[in-house]
Amino acid sequence: MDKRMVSEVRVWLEEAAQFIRESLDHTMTVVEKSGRTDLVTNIDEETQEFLMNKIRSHYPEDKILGEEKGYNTIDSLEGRVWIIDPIDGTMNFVMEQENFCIMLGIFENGIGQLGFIYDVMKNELYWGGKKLGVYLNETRLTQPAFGKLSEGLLGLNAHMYGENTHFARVLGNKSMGVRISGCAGLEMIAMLKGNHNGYLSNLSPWDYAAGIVLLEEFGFKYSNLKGTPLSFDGREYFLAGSPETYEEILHYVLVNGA
Ligand code: 2AM
Ligand code: CA
Ligand code: CA
Ligand code: CA
Repeated sequence: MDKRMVSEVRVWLEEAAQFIRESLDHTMTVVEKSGRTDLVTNIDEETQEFLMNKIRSHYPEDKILGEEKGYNTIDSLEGRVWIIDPIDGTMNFVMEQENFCIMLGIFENGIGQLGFIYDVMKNELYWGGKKLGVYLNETRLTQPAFGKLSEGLLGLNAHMYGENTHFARVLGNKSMGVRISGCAGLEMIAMLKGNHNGYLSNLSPWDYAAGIVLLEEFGFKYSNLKGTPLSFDGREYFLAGSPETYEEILHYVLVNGA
């Protein structure tokens, strides 16, 4: 994969992150999408617009899938597709002014090439891709030691934990402890660092695109909760983890039913 593309994207992300940080000093517009707990701000939309304009001017042939403003569906994954989550963890952005990420995944004919997860308030960019390795800013990361479900922390979706959807609470209790960050990107980062063994949630393509490119590079396993490949088409249950943790959770869910 193109080193020049990595450098370009890193510059765009720096600029986008700077814009988001500066926006915290001003009033923002917050609107409910599907309900009270599903928010979007003008900063989500403007950040996506900024990144889309960069992609369009540098790579006019490419396709773009993004969470906001009617860019949230795509005909097919043929060709090169950029998948954008301009602010992952919008609730944290609004309520905490931290613990949110910019995420960008680049796929070619459905195969992940590059992934970028930018923890904006920490100035930490996790990036990497196929045969490139995984980096935190300039530093190459080493693959974490893998453990079983019972040996580490499990990242969960709050609603799934509360409702015990797909045995999320039972599975959480088998782990060393449950963590709920409200930000899919931070959950991906926690696995890449070796802090968490797995993550179980309900996600859309822009929530997992960047993360799975990086997880794949380190040998983590991921799929939907049927154990089949992610669709990149709408929201679905998402499971990722160290090979042992992934297999244990998937087996438990498949054997015990929904
Ligand atoms: P978002 O902030 O980009 O919407 C926490 O619930 C995680 O799930 C976040 O990464 C959030 O991403 C994602 N998520 C996806 N769909 C959501 C929804 N309808 N409501 C809340 N969070 C959602
Ligand atoms: Ca959202
Ligand atoms: Ca998201
Ligand atoms: Ca988002």
